[in-house]
Amino acid sequence: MKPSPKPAGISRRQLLTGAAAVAAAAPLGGCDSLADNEHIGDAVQRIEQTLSMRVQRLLIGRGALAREFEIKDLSPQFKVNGTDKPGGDDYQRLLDTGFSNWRLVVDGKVRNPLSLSIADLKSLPPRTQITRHDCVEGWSAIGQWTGVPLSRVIDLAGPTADARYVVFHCADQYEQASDGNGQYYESIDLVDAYHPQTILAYGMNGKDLTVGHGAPLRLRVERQLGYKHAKYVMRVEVVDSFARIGRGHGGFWPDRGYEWYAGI
Ligand SMILES: Nc1nc2c(c(=O)[nH]1)N[C@H]1C(S)=C(S)[C@@H](COP(=O)(O)O)O[C@H]1N2
Ligand SMILES: [Mo]
Repeated sequence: MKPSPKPAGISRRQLLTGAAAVAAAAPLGGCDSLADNEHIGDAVQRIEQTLSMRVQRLLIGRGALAREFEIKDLSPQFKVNGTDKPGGDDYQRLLDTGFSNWRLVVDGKVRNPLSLSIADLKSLPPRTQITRHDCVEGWSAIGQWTGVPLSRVIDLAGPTADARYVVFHCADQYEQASDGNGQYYESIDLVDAYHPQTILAYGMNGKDLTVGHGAPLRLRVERQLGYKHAKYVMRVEVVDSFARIGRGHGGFWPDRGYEWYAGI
């Protein structure tokens, strides 16, 4: 997380005035007034710290946009990482038919479950963004992504009041784990799900996604590290908890010791 300036608007002075007014209204009891003032000072500092942390998170923390670049900045090579093609006949069949039979399932804590074709997704207002992808393995690349804002898809499905996270179930098994939990998946909370740069991308650098980069659909969640950007997304499940999915940590790599929240 980048260091952020102090939020304007709520000054320490205003907080002090507020706290002093509360203190004045409260019975002083037998307390020595100097000690009491020190106590108030500490409390004000605590309130101030908590408040400014919350305000920063709200205004310039999670909601801030990732930097966007220009066409001239596109990386000549964009590495394919992790799975480069899901194994198994199911994916091969989808690929052979140009993904015409592929459907994105949107279900879970929603009032109106959806089954969307690529044409359905392409009929929704698109967003294109040029961003830098940062992988924990130490490489970065700038690419242009086109897709549907995830917020739009979630809103079409109508999340219920207990919705908390969005889980992306992928077509690939990254490893043949003996406990059967080798399926790639990821999850984000609703703050990131509604972030304007969080998109379900079907295009990269002006063309349909290649198999290596996650065809036919992959997540872009630009304020987080590469492993959060699930490729080969088959199902978007809205949940109240991810404790019972995979090994319970919210993603393939989080299940293997990486942070669930991989903010950059
Ligand atoms: N389904 C799936 N999604 C995935 C992965 C994967 O192996 N399978 N690898 C992740 C990692 S670690 C990175 S850095 C990016 C790589 O995306 P790219 O191949 O388009 O560069 O995809 C992420 N999403
Ligand atoms: Mo990565």
